[in-house]
Amino acid sequence: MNQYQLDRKIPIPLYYQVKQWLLNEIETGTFASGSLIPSERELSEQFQISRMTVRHALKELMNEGKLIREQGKGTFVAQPKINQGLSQLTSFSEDMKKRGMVPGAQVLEVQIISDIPSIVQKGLNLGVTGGTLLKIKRIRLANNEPMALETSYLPLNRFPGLERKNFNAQSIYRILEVDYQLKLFTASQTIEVGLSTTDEEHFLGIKRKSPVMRIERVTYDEREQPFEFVISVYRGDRYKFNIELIR
Ligand code: 16G
Repeated sequence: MNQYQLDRKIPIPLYYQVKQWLLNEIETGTFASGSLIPSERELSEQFQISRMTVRHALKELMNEGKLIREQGKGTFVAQPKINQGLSQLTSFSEDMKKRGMVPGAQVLEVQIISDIPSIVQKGLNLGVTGGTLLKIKRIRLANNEPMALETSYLPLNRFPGLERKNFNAQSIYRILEVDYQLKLFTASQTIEVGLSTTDEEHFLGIKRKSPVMRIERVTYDEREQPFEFVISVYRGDRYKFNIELIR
């Protein structure tokens, strides 16, 4: 292994130096994502420090999502998070393609509903008459890995026949643009951090009470009419969001 030595003369704690060394090994790809890193014992021998000091460094990197401990298997380098910009109105399919990943969906539910949740009613500005909506619940996949759980609500009077489309194989935005000549214009989004529910853990393949980001989006067409209400639950371990600020 590497000849790196800790510097015991500088006022930087040893655990922190080990942490920085590990981070550097991860960033330069010596420890590639998904790979097993040396054990606590190996690291304490390599650097001639206590296991407690090593544990301190590993624990911080686990809390920061850089490392993952698998019971009985060891400590692994986490997959890098997908950095998603929030200034452009894009679809999941476009976002994944831009990153060279293959977008996909597994449809869990396609249902025509007339009993509309009040939050959806408000978001879509439906008033009392409501009408019928198409509810589509999908697991969103990138290279076949579950990334998000998405529940979309779209007005059927605006998109007649939408219930017959194949949402496993096609992007919803593409269907709306090509088959219904919709012009996507703006969206308003809220993001909230929370812990996963049992349902989300099951479909996303994540551990109990994992951090997730819940995003509500209302999307508008060029006449500023809302045409979709979506609740997306993104994995906190695989996503981070980036916002450009202008002054
Ligand atoms: C994104 C949107 C979602 C939209 C979907 C369409 C967020 C938080 N949500 O996941 O509102 O319905 O893309 O994706 O970005 P599709 O065209 O690939 O089906």
